[in-house]
Amino acid sequence: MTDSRTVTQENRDEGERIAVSRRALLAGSAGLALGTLGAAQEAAAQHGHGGTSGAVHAASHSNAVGSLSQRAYSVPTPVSNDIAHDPSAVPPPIGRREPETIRVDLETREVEAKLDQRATFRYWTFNGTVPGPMVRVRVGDTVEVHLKNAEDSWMMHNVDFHAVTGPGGGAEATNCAPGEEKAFKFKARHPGLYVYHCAVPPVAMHMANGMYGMILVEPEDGLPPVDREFYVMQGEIYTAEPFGSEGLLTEDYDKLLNERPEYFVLNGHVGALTDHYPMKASVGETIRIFFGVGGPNHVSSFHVIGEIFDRVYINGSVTQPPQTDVQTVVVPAGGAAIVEFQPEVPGRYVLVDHSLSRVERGLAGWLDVEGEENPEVFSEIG
Ligand SMILES: [Cu+2]
Repeated sequence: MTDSRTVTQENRDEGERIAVSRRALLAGSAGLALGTLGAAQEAAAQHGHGGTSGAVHAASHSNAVGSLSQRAYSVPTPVSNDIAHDPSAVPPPIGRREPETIRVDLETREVEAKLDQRATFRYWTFNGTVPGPMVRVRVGDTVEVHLKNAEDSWMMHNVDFHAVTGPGGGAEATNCAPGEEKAFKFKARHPGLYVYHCAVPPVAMHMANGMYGMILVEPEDGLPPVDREFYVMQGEIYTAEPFGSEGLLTEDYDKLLNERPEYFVLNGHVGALTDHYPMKASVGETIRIFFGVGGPNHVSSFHVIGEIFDRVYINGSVTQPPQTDVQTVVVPAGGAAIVEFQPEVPGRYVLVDHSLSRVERGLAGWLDVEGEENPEVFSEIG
């Protein structure tokens, strides 16, 4: 996770002042507690000494036309913080062991960070990344979730785990104003891959701004071993400015309600899984992708260009045998799937939502596979 930024402090403060006034309006219309607004305005007052220009200095934008695998979402220099979650940062398999109590620490943080090579956005995150950290437990484990809302947050946050049986998935127990910390525990009774997300109203806004992640509840014996595992989540970003705009972009509540995002992303921002964190593997390795949709609104038709899924755990269910030989898997908003495949020839395989207009709005990921050519499987014949 880089922490470098080329945005000046003054510019950032200016952006925060503008954003908070919009946010105060939004939060007011959504009926949030005045206490939250008070904290937000106080935070703005502390930060809001007169800024200069709101311009963000970014490298020039390249809207290269070409094949999907060649399309350049080039990010020569980061424009600010980066919230992209490294897709290879997956907790190790648990496998067979007795149930335990597992502590999960989540901190909700609001950070202005790179949206693409020319724009930034004020993301709301779990632990500073989008998606938030992947949690991995075993069926029968007791999970203790500790949620802290950072001191400098403007909003209330909480967390709803879809793996929970109980009110709000834990949301009611973890409603935290800025600076607060709360906890709850649950027994992970159902194996599978589940989404978690913030559920403070308007929930769609908290999710669109980046507040989602996944928890894998392994079955008693774990999942079959594979060579590589990746963690990928799809999301939408609703900005007032059109796709490709420059500077600090602002969220748009009307577009959110109309389900018309400007950006579709994998792991948080445009280019997160291409230039920033391209996935890497070798020919013959078995690859598993934990794929989820944070949304908040759009279903994904998840597909890897140039591959066929050998096995798909539909809807993230691991208590049924996986489907075999699948081209594209439908993943609902707030849902997940586990896909496995084995690349047989080297090259660049591209993760997409096969609603392919979304590629033009930022959604793509690269899996670069190295190894020996296998002409029997694939070869150009002129
Ligand atoms: Cu939230």
